[in-house]
Amino acid sequence: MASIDAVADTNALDRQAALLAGPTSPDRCMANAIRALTIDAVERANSGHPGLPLGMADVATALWTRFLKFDAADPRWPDRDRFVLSAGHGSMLLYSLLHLTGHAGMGIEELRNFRQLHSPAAGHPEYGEHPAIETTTGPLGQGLATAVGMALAERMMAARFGKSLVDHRTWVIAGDGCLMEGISHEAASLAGHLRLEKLTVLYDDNAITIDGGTDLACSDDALRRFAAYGWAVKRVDGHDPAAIAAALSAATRSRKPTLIACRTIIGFGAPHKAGTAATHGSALGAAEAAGAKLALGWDAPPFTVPEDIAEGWRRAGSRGAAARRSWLKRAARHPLRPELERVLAGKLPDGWHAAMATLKAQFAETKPKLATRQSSQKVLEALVPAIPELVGGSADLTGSNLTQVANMPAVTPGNFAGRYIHWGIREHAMGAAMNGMALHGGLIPYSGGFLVFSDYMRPAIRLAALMRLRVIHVLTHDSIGLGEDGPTHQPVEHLAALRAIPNTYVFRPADAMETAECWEIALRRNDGPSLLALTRQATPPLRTDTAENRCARGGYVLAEADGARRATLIASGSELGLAMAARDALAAEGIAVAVVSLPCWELFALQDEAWRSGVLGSAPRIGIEAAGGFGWERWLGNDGCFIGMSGFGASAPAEQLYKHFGITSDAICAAVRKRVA
Ligand SMILES: Cc1ncc(C[n+]2csc(CCOP(=O)(O)OP(=O)(O)O)c2C)c(N)n1
Ligand SMILES: [Mg+2]
Repeated sequence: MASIDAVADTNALDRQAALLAGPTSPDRCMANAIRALTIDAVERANSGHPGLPLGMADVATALWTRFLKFDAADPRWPDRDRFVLSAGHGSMLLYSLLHLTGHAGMGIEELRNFRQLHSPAAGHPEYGEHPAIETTTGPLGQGLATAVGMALAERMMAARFGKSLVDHRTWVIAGDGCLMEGISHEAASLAGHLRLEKLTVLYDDNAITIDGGTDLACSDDALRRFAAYGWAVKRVDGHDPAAIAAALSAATRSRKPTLIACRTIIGFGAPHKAGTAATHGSALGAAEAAGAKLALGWDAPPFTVPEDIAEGWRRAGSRGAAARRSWLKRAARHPLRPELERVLAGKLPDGWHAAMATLKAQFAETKPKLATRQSSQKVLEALVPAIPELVGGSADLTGSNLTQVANMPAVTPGNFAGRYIHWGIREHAMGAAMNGMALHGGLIPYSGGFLVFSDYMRPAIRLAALMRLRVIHVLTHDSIGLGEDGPTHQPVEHLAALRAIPNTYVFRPADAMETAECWEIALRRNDGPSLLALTRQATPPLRTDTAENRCARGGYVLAEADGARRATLIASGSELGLAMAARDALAAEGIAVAVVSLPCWELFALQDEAWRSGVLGSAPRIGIEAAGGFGWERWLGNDGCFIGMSGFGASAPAEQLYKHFGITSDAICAAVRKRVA
């Protein structure tokens, strides 16, 4: 056997020929089942990515037949290992594995319908399409960061519930693309720092991406890079089952996260296209497909697997059955079982609401004039003791986001008993890892960051929305109201951009009471992310009623007009106070206007038409928000008027900025007078 470095220099087709010479080993036969199913499904769909499944089949076979702890009979068993195909384009690898190991719901019909409407075998793996798909992948690199969150959640849950209930590993297959993406740098650095030793990344080191060789754009030494992050690293021949198994076995003993670079040939088996980008993302074509099967010694008809090979795979599918049964027995008599079941079901603890009710009563009585970020901190002071599964963090802005409260020790390297994560300045990895924590189950993660830098984690918010995950992002410094830090830090387009993501609740509460209400909704929500846009500057108390969570309607009349409405002022967050001041000034002139609070567009849009039209009224509408007006026409109609930002902000004290940009109660009054004249 040539050394692995010599292998790297060998022409792919020569190397392939050497690997395919001689009799086919049983391991190779198992792997060839993945290859044949992939070829058939991609040919039939005439679309898809055969290169990765063909290249990584040997590695995946070693993992799934000898190491991955799973039981196909119950893919949601809580103590299973997690498998993440970060290189989601290679989805047929996962679907073939699920099929071969006997998972219900991934039969041959599903594979025949690869990439067709309503098939769980979608173009890229989608969470929710099949219970064994652990996460949605496709945006390269995010799967790896999501897996870091899963591995972190496992450690945190083990610290809480003990090793007898929580003791599993996280395995990732990532490609060149995943490793090139910035998020992999953030996530791997964090995993190394925290010493997530039960995380293993199998890197499909095929040196090919879409445009051609990786040398077009990258000359990193991935192993040295990961070693510098504090990972154990190893390079193996990705077509040598014994070498792969030895590396996987070492990974299970490592005290560090492990990267195994698997030297593979993309499109392994394809007689002419192997080793080239041509196999990456299109069907091989009839001749090349037939040639590949011939080269692999595969002569079964399409979509069939010879019984002896199928039997071997089915055995692999039930390998974990005994481990699952003994876990179930242990769990059944474990004193923490009810609590574990509760948190895994995502059910909030009894009594959490009492803590909120007490706080709201306090807000009603003391009428605090606080920045909404401070109100959020008070909410957390009430919630954190009441909800043990709530875990926080910030991307290095803890003192600004006010996300860490008493009795919330930090997670530190090797010690996962804490409840607070210093994510470092890594917003994208933070967002994706929080998705991983939510997917893992048992924890409700919230973050801290500046609203303006939500752009840096937007792709993870998008996936949280797509996967319907309960993650909460505390995004402070939500407008020009942050003042002196200037336009680089002042969000202008961010509210609109975040509101544009489907299934995402964007909250912009106006005072302490609304902040409490929005937090309450975010916590109850179990089918998507919630974002809280909070101020740096103080806002006046506007609400003292507590009987009903009025933010739950998304928008409501805060103050009806005294008399027939001449205009309706619609505002969110820090501008609601300006609207109330304008209402008073106008009332003194005999102009009766109503003020509507609109803390959450998405919830407001969900209300029935009667509620919405009752709130918005038929009088002229004026929208006020210290942000760009993009999208406001939805509420203001064609003849509405918007008072807000029309470009970037500036560096100055907040009060001056509000005046400079004309977001004042005077400006609101002037707009109303013009309309009612
Ligand atoms: C963030 C992101 N950018 C771009 C793409 C489009 N894309 C899909 S696969 C791919 C190349 C990936 O190369 P590699 O990971 O080496 O996969 P291989 O070709 O080896 O299968 C690209 C650019 C993507 N899916 N995600
Ligand atoms: Mg590649």
